[in-house]
Amino acid sequence: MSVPFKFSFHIEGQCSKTQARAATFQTPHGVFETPRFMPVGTLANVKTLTPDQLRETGAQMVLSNTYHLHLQPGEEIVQKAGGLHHFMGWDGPMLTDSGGFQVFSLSEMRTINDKGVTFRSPRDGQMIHFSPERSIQIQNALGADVIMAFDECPPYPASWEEVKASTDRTYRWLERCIAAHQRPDQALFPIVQGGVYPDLREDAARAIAQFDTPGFAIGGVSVGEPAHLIEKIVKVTTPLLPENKPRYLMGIGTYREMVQAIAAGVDMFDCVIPTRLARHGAALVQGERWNLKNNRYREDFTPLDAECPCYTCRNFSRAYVSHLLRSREILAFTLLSIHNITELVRFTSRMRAAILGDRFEAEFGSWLTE
Ligand code: PRF
Ligand code: ZN
Repeated sequence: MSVPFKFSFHIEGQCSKTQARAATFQTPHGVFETPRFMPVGTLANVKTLTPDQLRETGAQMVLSNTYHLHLQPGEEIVQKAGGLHHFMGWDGPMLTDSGGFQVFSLSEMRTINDKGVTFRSPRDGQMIHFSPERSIQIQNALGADVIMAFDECPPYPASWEEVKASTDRTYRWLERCIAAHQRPDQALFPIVQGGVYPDLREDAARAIAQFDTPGFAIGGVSVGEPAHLIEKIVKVTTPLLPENKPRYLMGIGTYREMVQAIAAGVDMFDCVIPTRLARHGAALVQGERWNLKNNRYREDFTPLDAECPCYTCRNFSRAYVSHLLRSREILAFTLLSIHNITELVRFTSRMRAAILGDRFEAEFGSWLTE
């Protein structure tokens, strides 16, 4: 047998004024430089992009979903294909989410108890059961580099008592996930829940930090709570997570939220924003959202962003993208997704460079005050 893979996280630079850090996370499919945005490839593809196009955006780690892949095509088929990397033709780092969060946001007729969650398949109406063990089995079969603990994300608003009960359950589930996890070449990340209650967040973070896992995540944010609470939760949680392990803030990906989280010591992010906005005809340009269907772009022959190095900005004009959108051409979604993902990856890698040069506060501090 070969030597088992060892996940390692090296901090290469730290901001002297905030908790921001720049690091490298070694995975079996290569290095992930943090902080960095991760695009979402729910069904083993980032919508409308080929892996080559995706690589050119600068993305290093891609996220996929246990819930969706279990429903279609099923983990057996992915496993037969040689795992997720082979199946989708992406040889870089990958992460799968555990499924519980998607059951709660996407499926009807679900029930939850200590055993797990039961829900009706939107495909064929069959009842499906996910438990912590089942989620880990599926994720072991899919074979991503990073897999997530099976957690319960309470809705917002929810009472302290309700959130306490679900945070305790998430902890019990974590113990079962760790016991079920079979593959040392996959890093299992526990998830801190606790809603908007600082005391529950602190207790959960302290409890979870006891486990010697290769990284940690913060879940349960961006579920409808006011924006200022996201920053508050991240600020109380991150200092309690081990400093020498990556910290992943789940489902976050706006400019301001990422800057605030990086300042608090978060390293990883994912969000559907860049691809979803693309399918709505919107471009992320230097901190703003532009609707390319707007008449003002009809005869605008400049690139989306003259400073952007992406394939779209190097080759096409706003007028062309606007034309494709009006004509409902699928190429519009590809070109906008390439640009939007490049933009968010570049925004986070600019922060990484600033942290390494100890210029983070000077260059990005304005996002922290307004
Ligand atoms: N848990 C899991 N996945 C998630 C979340 C969570 O709380 C969130 C919350 N923003 C996004 N994705 N497992
Ligand atoms: Zn671009």
